[in-house]
Amino acid sequence: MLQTWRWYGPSDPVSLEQIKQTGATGIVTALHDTYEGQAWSEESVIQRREEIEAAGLVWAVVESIPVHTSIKLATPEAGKYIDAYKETIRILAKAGVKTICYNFMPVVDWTRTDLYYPAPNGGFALRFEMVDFVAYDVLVLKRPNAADDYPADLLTRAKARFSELSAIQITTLEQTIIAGLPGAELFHDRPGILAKLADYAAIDSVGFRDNLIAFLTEIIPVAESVGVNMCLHPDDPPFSLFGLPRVVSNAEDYRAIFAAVPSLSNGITFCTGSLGPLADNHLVAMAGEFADRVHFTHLRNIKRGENGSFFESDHLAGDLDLVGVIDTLLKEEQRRRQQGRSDWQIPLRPDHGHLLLDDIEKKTNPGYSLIGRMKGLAEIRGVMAALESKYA
Ligand code: DNO
Repeated sequence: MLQTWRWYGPSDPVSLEQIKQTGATGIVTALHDTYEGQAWSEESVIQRREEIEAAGLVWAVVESIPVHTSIKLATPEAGKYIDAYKETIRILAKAGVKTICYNFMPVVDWTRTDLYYPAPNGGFALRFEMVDFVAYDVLVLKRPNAADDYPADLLTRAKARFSELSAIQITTLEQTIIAGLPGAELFHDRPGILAKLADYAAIDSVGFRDNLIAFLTEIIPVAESVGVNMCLHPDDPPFSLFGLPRVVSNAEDYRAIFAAVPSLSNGITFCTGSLGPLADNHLVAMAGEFADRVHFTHLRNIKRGENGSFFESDHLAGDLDLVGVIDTLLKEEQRRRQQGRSDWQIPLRPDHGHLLLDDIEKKTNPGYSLIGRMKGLAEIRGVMAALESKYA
């Protein structure tokens, strides 16, 4: 598998030169300033690619091209933004960047409640604690009818938790949940998120999936025609937040999406940590079932708690069978090689890492510190080295 590394562009505290030292050879990045649904300019794409190549690396994957809200809601202006999306796909293909990750999460992207959870070995991990999330949703944000979405015992615990929180802790919790983690495409304040949630009031999972499929029906033929693989990132975490529909959370969701738009360009970002909080997501089986559509993988582990809670554990120490997933993907690569494909490699990136050692005092993007990710990559590399001879 191609070892890649997420880089947020020139403002990332981790430089391309440092990434080179981790042993990763591919870069995963986007034009992170272009959020509003406009097409990316060819000039900026080429400039970014050249910057990466000058450091002796390749731009292997785009993560992500944001999907404009009008597309998610299928409003009358969606067509304009779908055209811009298609244009970006063509521009990237022309520049030789042919693997594109994106997601279809409404209002909030990846979501955590704690960015400094003390990890078992020292250092800090990212965490999602459902009790804290419910406390925020019901008692801080006061989303209309939010309490109806949760069982009584969870509400009781959330109330108890809320009564313990200081004003500063509430502000931190709010910023952690709604202000946008790195790579997330939408940033909110309290009135802003309430307004956005209201925009989705009339749409349920069926309607939301229809909008995703309508989008794919438009863009996948374009991607296929220029040799691009689109990789749909799962919901993180893989269940509804704020009462919103989420439709990319489990094997059944992906089956429906692939049945509607069967082209193999309609692929997956196989993100173990995002799918992992649902114990029913059997990752090795899913990697096997969708192997020919896995065009990109995010490898990380989690330790599950109650009610969907989890924290991000060491890469090889959580509830997820990462060795089994890697084994399955190496087998898929062998199958692609046997077909004589030159594009047989699946790019992987160590997805998040603990905040460790010298990084604790440095400015880092949550989850995207240098040392923790390098540790994760090194562990993954060890697993690959141990398994590769099976598929030589
Ligand atoms: C979190 C990431 C997400 C992901 C996007 C994909 O670390 O996996 O931000 O990049 O949701 O579109």
